[in-house]
Amino acid sequence: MQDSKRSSRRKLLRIGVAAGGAVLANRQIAKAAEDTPGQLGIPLGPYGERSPFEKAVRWRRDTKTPETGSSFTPLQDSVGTLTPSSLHYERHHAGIPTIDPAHHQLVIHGLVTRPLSLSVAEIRRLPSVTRTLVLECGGNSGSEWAAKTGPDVQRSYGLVSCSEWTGVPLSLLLSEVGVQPGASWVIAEGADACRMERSIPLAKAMDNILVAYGQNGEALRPAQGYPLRLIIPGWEGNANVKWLHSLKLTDQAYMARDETAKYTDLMPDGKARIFTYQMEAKSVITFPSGGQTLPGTGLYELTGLAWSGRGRIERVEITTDGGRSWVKANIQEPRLPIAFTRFRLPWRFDGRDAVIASRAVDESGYTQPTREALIGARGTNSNYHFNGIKYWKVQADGTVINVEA
Ligand SMILES: Nc1nc2c(c(=O)[nH]1)N[C@H]1C(S)=C(S)[C@@H](COP(=O)(O)O)O[C@H]1N2
Ligand SMILES: [Mo]
Repeated sequence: MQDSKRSSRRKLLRIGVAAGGAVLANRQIAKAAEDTPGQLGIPLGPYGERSPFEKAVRWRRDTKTPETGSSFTPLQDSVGTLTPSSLHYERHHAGIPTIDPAHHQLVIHGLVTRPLSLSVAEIRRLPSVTRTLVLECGGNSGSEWAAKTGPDVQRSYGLVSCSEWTGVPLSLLLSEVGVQPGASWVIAEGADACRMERSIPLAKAMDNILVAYGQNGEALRPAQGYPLRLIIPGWEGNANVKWLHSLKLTDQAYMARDETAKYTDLMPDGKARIFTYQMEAKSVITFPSGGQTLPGTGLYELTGLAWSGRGRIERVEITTDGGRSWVKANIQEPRLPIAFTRFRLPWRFDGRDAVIASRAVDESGYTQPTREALIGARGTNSNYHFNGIKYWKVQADGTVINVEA
């Protein structure tokens, strides 16, 4: 195993040099060294910026009101397994409120013995945990249901990001207030103008939900819910209420807008699936992907991201022949549960059309379905929870397009 890995690495290097990366004569090496800047650089700064040469940005869909809408993570430019906070996707229903944490309170009330109002400072003092977790909008890649495919991976798959979140377990706060018998739901409400609400079953609230204040080593970004939000491992983005200011214990769900009119799936029999919180295993190739162009034939590394709301990714398989044959991709360790898992596979583009896709299997044994199987089970009225296998077509001229295989 080790040996074969080593020899394939040697082969790769040889091919890389042969492909002409940069075989320099001594004279040219001296010149390249001269070209590196010799003058004094710019001064140190208090808060970091990326290189001015880096251009990856979120893409935002036009909406009538600039405060509402979504912006999408540039997955095609991502490396590794984390999303920088500045590129985390955004979904807001009433803009990003500006909240001074000194004046923000979280109230926990309803069917509890000791209702509480906690300041942000009081919450940050409590025992906390840190977890790297994917956050995905239930509507991510929803355009694939109707095959109105977005032109690139950002616009079709970019409502998903992965951050390190830090917060206080919700179970701790609930044990503090004393949940009364008969309570079975927690209604979370945000402090944004729409007062977004979601109903969360008490069992999940007692299991692994965080009241998060931290993201990637610092406070949450305002767009991500500063100063407090819910982080619900493995559940659709919408339930992860931002700008959290109220948790109310009740004996029934609220049937809020975002769990009735939205975030439900109309099934072929005319009934709707409701409270579909769970996000299933999913994967997508980010290179090569729609809108990119391979500069020529030769060796490339296919790469992409896989994740599952149910736990770790067990394996990812890749096809380069439209689904006829599948091979196992290399997986970046460590594999964290419910986190982006980077997969990679060396691949030679020989100048002929190639239809490529990835298929993820998670540790529960769940296998990412084909789009056809998904439509067979759920019909075509759905907007949410699309996790079908995603095909891209690398065309003979190196251009890559979004296709259905
Ligand atoms: N208060 C509040 N919480 C909210 C929303 C919102 O508009 N207001 N949008 C929800 C939706 S639909 C999603 S997908 C996630 C997006 O989180 P993000 O913007 O941090 O990516 O937040 C959810 N929580
Ligand atoms: Mo969402």
